[in-house]
Amino acid sequence: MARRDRVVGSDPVVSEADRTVDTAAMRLPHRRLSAVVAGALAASLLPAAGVSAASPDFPAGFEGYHTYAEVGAEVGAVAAAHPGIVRRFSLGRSYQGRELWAAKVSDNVAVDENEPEVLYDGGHHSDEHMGVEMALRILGWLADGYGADPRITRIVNSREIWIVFLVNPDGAEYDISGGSFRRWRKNRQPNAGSTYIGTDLNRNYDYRWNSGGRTSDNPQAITYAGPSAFSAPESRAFRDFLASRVVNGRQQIRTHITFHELGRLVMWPYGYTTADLPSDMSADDLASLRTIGRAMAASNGYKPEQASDLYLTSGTTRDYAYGRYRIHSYTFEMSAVDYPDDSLIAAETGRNREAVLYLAERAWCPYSILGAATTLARCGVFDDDLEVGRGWRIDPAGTDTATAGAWRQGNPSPTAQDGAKQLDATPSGRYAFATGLTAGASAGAYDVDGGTTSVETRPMTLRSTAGQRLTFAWTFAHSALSTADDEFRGLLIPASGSAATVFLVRGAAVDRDGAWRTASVALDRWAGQMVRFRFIARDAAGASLVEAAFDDVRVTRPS
Ligand code: 0X9
Ligand code: CA
Ligand code: CA
Ligand code: ZN
Ligand code: CA
Repeated sequence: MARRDRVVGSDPVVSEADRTVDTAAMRLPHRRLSAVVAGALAASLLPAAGVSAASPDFPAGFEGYHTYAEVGAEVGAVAAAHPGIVRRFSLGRSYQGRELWAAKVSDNVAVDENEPEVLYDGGHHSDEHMGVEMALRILGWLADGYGADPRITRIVNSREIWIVFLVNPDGAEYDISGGSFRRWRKNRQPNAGSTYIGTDLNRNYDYRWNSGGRTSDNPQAITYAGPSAFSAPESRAFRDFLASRVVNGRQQIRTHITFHELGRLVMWPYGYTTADLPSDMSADDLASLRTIGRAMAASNGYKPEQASDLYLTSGTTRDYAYGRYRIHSYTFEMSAVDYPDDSLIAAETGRNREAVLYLAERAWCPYSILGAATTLARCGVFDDDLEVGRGWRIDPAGTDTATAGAWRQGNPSPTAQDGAKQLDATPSGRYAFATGLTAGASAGAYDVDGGTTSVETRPMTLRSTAGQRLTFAWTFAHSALSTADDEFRGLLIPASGSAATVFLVRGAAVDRDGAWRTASVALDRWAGQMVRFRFIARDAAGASLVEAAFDDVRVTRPS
């Protein structure tokens, strides 16, 4: 097969003479892509005109694949046959107005139950039809297996499973509309000031959008990132769906696979950097992403690797799902051959059955793969490494009086005055809550001044069993001008009953440098209750240098 496409960074080389569209090159593992002959084209030079009104079918030998119409009909039929556990819905509409069909699968499917959630999607790239078949096959396994297969029954009863079948329906219809494949990858959205159509939906998410790698800012390129992040209605709809799964400040979806072709790979984040553990990833996340990814690869025979091991990209679905929400998100590149005919669908989807079910099971707490101690620490009713927003409220009661140094979540800058006061490093990742993140001209510029600053979790319901503890990392620093009126306090506020101080460090007339320590508070007294935690820092009774910070707030599992 001719491989005449080539995308080099953001500078695609386009031969005006060569009108052949060969997006397949972008779907090849790095080694084959590098072997592609230079000087060829990058983009699709197909005319903007004409989506045919008639619904096209797949070319001969591929009729076993589902067209857009067949996807909608199939999902609708499964939902109608299994109304108690399958609900069909749409994420919204594509650029050309097609429904972005999705399904929720769970017991009591009409109710948003408090169950771990898992997401699978296919069809971001419209020339990769196997991913759509994969999504449909997952729906079939769950619907048919419910009540018959104990493992499936358990998963459907204890999880909420979301499946998005065809993220790019306009491209998929276009791909098959010519009687043979057009090799169309992008969506079908026109680009202002250009005759070239389409945005690569797997470059259009806003995490490190358009920041290099095999990502282009040229509308001609098959990897065109779009004029701005989320310029495509399809990626916007996917983003809005993810946002809709934030309940009580917490993303409910814990694990995710986005199905692509080609090359039989299981890939974890990130794609935007070759660093294994960049600052926007925590060590526990890397360890669990890798372990789970390798376990899935052991079951399907794919090759496990970090996404950037294939090549660098930016603005991908997977990087967004992890970077924005800390979802354990994977890209699967299916198939060993380009444009696999329909005789290969059953085996290629079937080999992912174990990985798909396994990832649904792991959704209860992906960190549990790291062993008993991590499970105890990180799989309780609350676990926040403060690396992303999870619904904390600053000054929740409107009672704060501090004139400077209010709590902020982010990357604290180091300050020093007679030793370290605000610490640069945080116990996990790069973010924490600190009293003023910036350093300023002097150590006293952004410390707490003039009163209190407070920040609070969303309410959570503690388990009714004994042995849960509130744990968190903390630091409290002050100058020798401090007094016992300065303090760092932790409050437990039950939904009913009075608040209790569960943590307290007071100032004193000595210089105290910052240092991370761990607090551990028994919660048995409040077992089974709904509670919130509030952290209060105070500079009172005369100005002194006061800095506080905390990180890794958790309620451990009952021991
Ligand atoms: O380039 C892509 O979007 C994905 N490959 S495909 O052939 N299906 O187009 C790869 C995404 C994985 N991420 C990175 N390699 N960084
Ligand atoms: Ca349910
Ligand atoms: Ca739910
Ligand atoms: Zn793809
Ligand atoms: Ca942190």
